[in-house]
Amino acid sequence: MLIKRATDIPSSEITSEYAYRNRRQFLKAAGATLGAAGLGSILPASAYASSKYDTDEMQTPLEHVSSYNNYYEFGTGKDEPVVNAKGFKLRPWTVAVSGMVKKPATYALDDLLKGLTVEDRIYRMRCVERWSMVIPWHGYPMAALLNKLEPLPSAKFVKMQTLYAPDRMLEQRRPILHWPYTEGLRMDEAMNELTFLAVGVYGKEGPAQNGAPLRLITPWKYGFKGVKAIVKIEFTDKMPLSAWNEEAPHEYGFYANVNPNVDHPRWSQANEARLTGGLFDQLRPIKTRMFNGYGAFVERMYAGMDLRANF
Ligand SMILES: Nc1nc2c(c(=O)[nH]1)N[C@H]1C(S)=C(S)[C@@H](COP(=O)(O)O)O[C@H]1N2
Ligand SMILES: [Mo]
Repeated sequence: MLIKRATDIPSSEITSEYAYRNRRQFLKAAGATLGAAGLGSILPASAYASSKYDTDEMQTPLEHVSSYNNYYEFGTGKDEPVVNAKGFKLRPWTVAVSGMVKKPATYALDDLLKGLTVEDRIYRMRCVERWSMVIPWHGYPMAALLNKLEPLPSAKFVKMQTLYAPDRMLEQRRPILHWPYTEGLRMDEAMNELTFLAVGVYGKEGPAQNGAPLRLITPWKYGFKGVKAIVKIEFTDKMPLSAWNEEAPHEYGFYANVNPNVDHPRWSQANEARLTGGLFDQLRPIKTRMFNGYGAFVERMYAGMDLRANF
């Protein structure tokens, strides 16, 4: 995100020419014309429970969600991961759990997630570069996993890392970032009810370019916190050094909370371009909301903190 296209989004990358209404709006319309009996055959396989976490805003179509990505291991261009992550194997997959935790072990991913209930959450996502999307994530609340692993009271942070495998992730052969990509959360942030571990989008696992088979989602933070292809979860009492923080500490902080009042050193964060797949997305900037509109869930965690210093 340092390197290119930091300030604008070329229209050539807005691939889809239609707007996709979110499923509830779609259901309403379909229900009105077809009746309930006809729905099964035309709707996607998974049913999205509408929860108190969902946004009603227009969803970004799958075609677009899966072809406009930030994933430097597979290329720095937004259109590269869809090509370069093709064929990336999601199994076998292991996750090493270590540090200040009662059940440290190297788990097969399916064992790690066993016993947890899969959910779909329609979240607003805001990238630090000012584009945003609305994405139905498929996965698990992070708190459910943490309760299973039982962090010790001494654990203050959780650090998560992407796979390091230059033979499978071509750009890891070049020193673009300090590989492996690393991110972290304070323990209370990790336990927050919004914090989610996605295994996929639109009701099923994958695709790889969106971070499958396991990826972090914190919708009140800028997108770079959402570390993809997680193979390591470590509980620690020290604030982890994250990939972007290490790369450019004046530009990317540990907290990375969406905040329209604190500019990035090179651009304002007051507005965003919501990518819905429509042709004119970038011509209609919308106002960015504090904590990306999730203040009711998260603001108490930052009470009394100077969010200008802790950006
Ligand atoms: N391993 C890894 N994770 C990553 C990135 C990356 O380059 N490598 N990019 C981050 C950034 S900056 C964003 S905005 C989101 C984009 O997620 P998406 O492609 O699902 O929209 O992934 C985040 N997770
Ligand atoms: Mo991003």
